[in-house]
Amino acid sequence: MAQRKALITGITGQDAAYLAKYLLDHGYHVVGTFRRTASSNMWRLEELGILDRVEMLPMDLLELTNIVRVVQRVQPSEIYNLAAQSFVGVSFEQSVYTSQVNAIGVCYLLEAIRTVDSGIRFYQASTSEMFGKVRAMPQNENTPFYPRSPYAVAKVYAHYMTINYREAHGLHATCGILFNHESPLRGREFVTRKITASLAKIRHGQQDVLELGNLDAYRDWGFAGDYVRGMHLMLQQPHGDDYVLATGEMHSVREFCEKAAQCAGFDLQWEGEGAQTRGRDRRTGKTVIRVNPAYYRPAEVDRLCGDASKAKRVLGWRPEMTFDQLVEHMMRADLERAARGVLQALRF
Ligand code: NDP
Ligand code: GDR
Repeated sequence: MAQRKALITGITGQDAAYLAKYLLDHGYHVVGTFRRTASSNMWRLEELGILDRVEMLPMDLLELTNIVRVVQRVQPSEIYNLAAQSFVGVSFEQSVYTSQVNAIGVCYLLEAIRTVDSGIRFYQASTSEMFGKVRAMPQNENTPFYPRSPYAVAKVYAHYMTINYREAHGLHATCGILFNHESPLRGREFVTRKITASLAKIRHGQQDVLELGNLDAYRDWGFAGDYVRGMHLMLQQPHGDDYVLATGEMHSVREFCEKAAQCAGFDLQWEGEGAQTRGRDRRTGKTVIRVNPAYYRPAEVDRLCGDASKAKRVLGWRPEMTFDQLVEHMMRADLERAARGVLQALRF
């Protein structure tokens, strides 16, 4: 049988690194696309030891002809579109750019696939952020969307465009509606990694205090390694469809801090309320966490919790890592990096 070929957009990102590793381990030839920047940012692939096993091609989601040429040249059996301006907070300040990449970029990709089409299977990275201001708990594939950020609005467009190409043009196109998934390879602007990296640096005397926004947002946090397995399973189905991947458990940012602080050896005690909240280490009396309203969002998503029963039933998918294991895994990795002094560099 010919070797299967997968094309992953956004190869420098967290999910792409885990997915590339997973597909390589399953015998795929993996082509990763990246956008040209002044400096290389392949550290995640290096961390997983797969940098030299992934074929790299430059491709920007804002360049239609570039995308068509790449799809034509690679002729992959599967395309995973993981590229995006993925930071919700920034999308309030860069709404046009976010829309171009996260919405129109996906339309370009779908057009390219339709043009080249040779049975390519397509995965679109949809998100639980599309549920936004939720009224039903937990959320599944039938829960109505109410996006609360330019990021989420653009993702809703891409979601329906993917469904439309499936229905109108018969593409094997699938949307994975994934709830938050984290790892030691998560970007440092996202709250979980911001917490573990900062607490590790504080522990090693490399940072004074950790400043956060809304401590009372609740998220359904899983491990990225579990979720990329689900992406692959989705594209092995006979038809394109939409699936939620989630753990079904919800925790607050505050709880994440408590658990991480415990793993890092702090004895955390909260004081004050709202913008005055502080987390003090009982042992030293020092403030290690404080709220800075600059990190509040203009419109917040308060609570998200997913129902992945369709993925369990149809795909046989289940998350393996628990919340406690995830926090511990991330905290350990960052403590080890801080001990080596490498968290001082922006690279990680
Ligand atoms: P990351 O932010 O780690 O990675 C995003 C990738 O997209 C990076 O490689 C980035 O490149 C690339 N990118 C950004 N803009 C462009 C562009 N114009 N052209 C080409 N590539 C571009 O995200 P994750 O790995 O966490 O997420 C993967 C996908 O899944 C994203 O689409 C995200 O929105 C979605 N998602 C993520 C969830 C999560 O919890 N992680 C949950 C649900 C959905 P560069 O390095 O150059 O910036
Ligand atoms: P999210 O992740 O917006 O859910 O999007 P993020 O980690 O950025 O925020 C989660 C919650 O934590 C609150 N928060 C803070 N967030 C950040 N980044 N920094 C802070 O200092 C801070 N303090 C509190 C936020 O307000 C929010 O409520 C992620 C991304 O990966 C998306 O691309 C993806 O689609 C969704 O997860 C599912």
